[in-house]
Amino acid sequence: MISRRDVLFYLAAGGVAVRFAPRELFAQAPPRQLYGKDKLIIRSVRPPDFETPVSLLNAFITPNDAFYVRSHMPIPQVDAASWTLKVGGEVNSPLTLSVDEIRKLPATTVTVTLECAGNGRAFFQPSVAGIQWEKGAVSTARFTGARMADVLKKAGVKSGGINVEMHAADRPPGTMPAFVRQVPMAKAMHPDTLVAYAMNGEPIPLVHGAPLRAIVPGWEGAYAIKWLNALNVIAKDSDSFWVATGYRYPTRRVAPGAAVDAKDLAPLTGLIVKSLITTPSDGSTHAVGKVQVGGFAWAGEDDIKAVDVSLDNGATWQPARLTGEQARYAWRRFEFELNAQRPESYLILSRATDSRGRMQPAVSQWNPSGYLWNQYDSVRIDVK
Ligand SMILES: Nc1nc2c(c(=O)[nH]1)N[C@H]1C(S)=C(S)[C@@H](COP(=O)(O)O)O[C@H]1N2
Ligand SMILES: [Mo]
Repeated sequence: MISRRDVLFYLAAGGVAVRFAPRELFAQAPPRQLYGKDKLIIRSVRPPDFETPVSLLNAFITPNDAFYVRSHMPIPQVDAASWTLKVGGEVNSPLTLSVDEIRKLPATTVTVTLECAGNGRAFFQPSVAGIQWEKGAVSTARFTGARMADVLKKAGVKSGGINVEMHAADRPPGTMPAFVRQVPMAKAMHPDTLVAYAMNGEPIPLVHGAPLRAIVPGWEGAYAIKWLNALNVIAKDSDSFWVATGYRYPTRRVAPGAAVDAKDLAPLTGLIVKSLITTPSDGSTHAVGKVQVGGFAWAGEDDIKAVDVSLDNGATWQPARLTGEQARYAWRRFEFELNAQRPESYLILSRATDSRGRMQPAVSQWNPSGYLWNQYDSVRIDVK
C-alpha cells in the first residue's frame, strides 16, 4: 500500500509527468525512500536527488532501487515504444533509431561504478554551493546496451567530427540551460562506451534514464546522460553551459575559497582514486576482539593496486586484502581484520592506491565547485 505521504512525494519528485501515473512511472524500481527498510537520503525532492546511505553500499552491485539518483531537472515523460535516438551533425547519413533498433545491435555489458563529481562536496571547507552530498553519490551496476561506436558508425562520422554532443529529454524549468554534454570522439568510439537500455538485467528504471542512457565508463557521472534522445557529432567544442562552464576543475592547485579564473579551469573527465569503508558503520559499538573492516575502492579508468588501513591517525599503514570481483570500471572490495584488544575509541582510515601510482591524499584539493572529494575515508567505532 502506498500512503498519502508517498503519493505527495511522488508528485514532488517527478513533477507533472508523475502526476498522471505515479505508480507506472516508478513501477520498475521504486526508490527505497518509499518502500524499503533502509531509506535513501533525500537531498532534493524536486528535482529528485537521492543519496545512497553507506549501509546500502556494502555489496559489489548496488540494487537498482538503492542506486543514488542525481537529476538537475524534473523527470521527463517517457514512452519507450515511441522513443527515438537521433544521430546527426557531422555524419554521412543522419539517422533516427527506435529502442528496438538499438536493441538489435550487438549487446555489451559493462560493470561500472558511477559517481557524481560532487560526491563528498559537503565536506569541503570553506563550503561550496551545490547539492551537499556526503559519501553516497556513488553506486555500481551492470549496464547493457549497444556500443555508442556501432551507433555512430551506422551514421558514418565525417573526418571533421571531434566531439559527440549528447542531448536528453528532460526539460529545464525557467532559465536553466538544457542538460547537454559532450564526449570526445575517442572515448565515444571506445568499445566500452554504451547507449544502454538495461541496468542489472532490467530495463533502465525511469529515474535512472529510461529507456536509453549513455554510459561513459570511468568518467564522472555527468557524462552518463539519462533519457538520451540525440547524438550530435560536432567539429568543435559544444557551447552548452554544462560543457563550457559546468563540470570544470582547476588546472593548478588553488587556495581553499579562492576565486578561480575561467582560463584556469578544464573539463573533468575520469574519476580519481578513492576508497569507502562500508563496514563497520560510523559510530557503531563493538565488543573487544575482532572487528571485520570492509569497503570498496575505485579509480575511474584505472585499477586499484592496494588499499591500506591506519589505526593511528595515518602514522602507520597496514595492507588490506583485495578480494571479490575485478572489473575494469568497477570498485574493488577490500577487507581488513581489526584486532581491537582494548576498550577504546578506534579511528579507522582507508587509503587506496591505483595502477598509475595515484594515492588518496590526507586532505582533498579544494575547488570552487566542490568536485572529486577523495581524501582518506574514516570511520570511528567504540570498543567496549
Ligand atoms: N538527462 C540527464 N542526464 C543526467 C543528469 C541529468 O540531470 N539529466 N544528471 C547527470 C549526473 S550529474 C549524474 S551524477 C548521473 C546520475 O545518474 P543516476 O541518477 O542514475 O545515479 O546522471 C547524469 N545524467
Ligand atoms: Mo553528477
